[in-house]
Amino acid sequence: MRYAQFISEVASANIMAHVLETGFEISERDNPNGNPTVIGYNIINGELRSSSDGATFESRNPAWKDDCLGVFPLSTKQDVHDALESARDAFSEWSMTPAPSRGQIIGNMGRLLMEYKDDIVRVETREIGKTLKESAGEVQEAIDTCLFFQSEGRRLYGQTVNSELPDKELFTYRRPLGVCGIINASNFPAAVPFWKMIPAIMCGNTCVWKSPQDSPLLSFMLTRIMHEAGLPNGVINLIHGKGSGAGQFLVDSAEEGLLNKISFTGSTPVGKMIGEVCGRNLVSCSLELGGKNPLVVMPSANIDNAVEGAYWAAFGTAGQRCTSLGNLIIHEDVYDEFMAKFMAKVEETRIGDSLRNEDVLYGPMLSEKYADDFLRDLGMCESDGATKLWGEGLISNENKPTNFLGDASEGVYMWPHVYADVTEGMKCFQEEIFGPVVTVVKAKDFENALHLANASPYGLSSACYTNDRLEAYRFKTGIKAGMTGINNSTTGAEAHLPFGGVKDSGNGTRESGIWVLEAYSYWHAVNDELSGKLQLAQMDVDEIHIEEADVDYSSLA
Ligand code: UN1
Repeated sequence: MRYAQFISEVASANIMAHVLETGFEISERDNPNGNPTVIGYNIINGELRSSSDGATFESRNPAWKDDCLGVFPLSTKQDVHDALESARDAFSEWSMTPAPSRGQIIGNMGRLLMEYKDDIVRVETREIGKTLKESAGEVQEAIDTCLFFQSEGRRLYGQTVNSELPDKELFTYRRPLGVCGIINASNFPAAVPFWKMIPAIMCGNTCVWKSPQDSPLLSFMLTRIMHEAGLPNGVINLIHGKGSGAGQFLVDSAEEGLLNKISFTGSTPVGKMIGEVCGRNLVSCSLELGGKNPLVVMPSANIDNAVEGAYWAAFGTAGQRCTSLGNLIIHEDVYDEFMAKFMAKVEETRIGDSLRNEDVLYGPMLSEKYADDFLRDLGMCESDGATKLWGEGLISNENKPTNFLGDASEGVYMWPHVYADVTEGMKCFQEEIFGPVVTVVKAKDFENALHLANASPYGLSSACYTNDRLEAYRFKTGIKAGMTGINNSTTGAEAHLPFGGVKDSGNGTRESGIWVLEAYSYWHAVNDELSGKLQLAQMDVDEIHIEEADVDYSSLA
């Protein structure tokens, strides 16, 4: 069976249990919607492997909890070590493969993703509940990353540098770091691991990818596609499991000298822990962490446009982006007008399973765990005494907004939430709440708005709606954030722009575009002495003297 046909069946069809030549197995289990359940594996050195102790976990559709997408290995420390060994073994050949050939394989990955896009998109929506439109945007981001880095294989430039000594040449080369541990969250389960692994392998590194616990089927499919594209065995090794299990074992291996890099996207507390482990072992690490992204609305803004941007940034993806809107900061002169229009949209929000309903803004939470954490963190808004304008927690059939579509008991859906009268001192102003909620703050003037935009510990994304050019300039120069939208929402990174944050949002590393290359390579400086003798830099350099000239410059003044 062709791989494309397999993916298509996983995405939609009702198929019998059988082992496919691609290595996928479908279990006998009956799902309520007739979708198949895959028996999934780790992929180590190109081989499909169960966990060493046989333990498994399930991936369930958060829009339809009875729909089980697959059963996957709960990886042990031994499995993680096997994957690291495979990556270590593959390193020397892969790093010696000419960069344009590595780029060619990466280009093939992009082309295969294009070919299978519709089916991958449906699996992503089935596995984490994103709308089809958003899943398609995300898979496109992974494709864009492949196409960008295909051609980087024909650059990956170093420099020629002039020497201060004659008959001597200086050069710089990008060298790979070695084995990279990749850990990402399930909210961007295709784009974010590709942001990491594609530049990593472009630079000649090999990877162990700890797949997110809530999107193992998608990770399994993507890894198979990478191999189908011509990736040699062992260059990318996939291990499934929990953050506290396989993820922690991968981090621990930095203590044991088994890896050379960790790239992590996730929460700030976990990022700080990883940064500590890497720091004390001098292991390179990239950290893309939380955000409490501010969006400022000034009186000169096009208010309708600002409402659209804020509404999307707050509730698109059910607020589960690290770039989602956190603090909505509105100038007092337009507060009432803005809020009236904003709340009208919030109250009309269409929510439901995108596989079964058209035009929903958002679907379920990524999983039950994300739902539980969201409800716990919403408690901050209540205990801070913020004024609740909208939102009733978990959607049920007895407690649902007007435009909720479907049977609420099937999945884990949340109301959109709006809390007003939020002030800088409140915990709900300071801390990220991952889900559909926005905290609204009133600003007296531009200086106050900019101050508030900078007042949380985070600095990932930010936005300002204004038609005053000086204000836009002051926002750009005064905000402390890795990314800023002017008259745009807080989301919307593109595959060739640097992505990342400052303050508690990361350690300053960047993903995407040419900038990410710094995170997966080190600079190697080489000097080539052609003179046949020892010439000492600084010491054997000819002295050049200033000639005394008998000119009276003052006579020209
Ligand atoms: C994330 O939430 O970790 O700009 C990534 C955006 C997306 C990427 C988000 N392109 O919102």
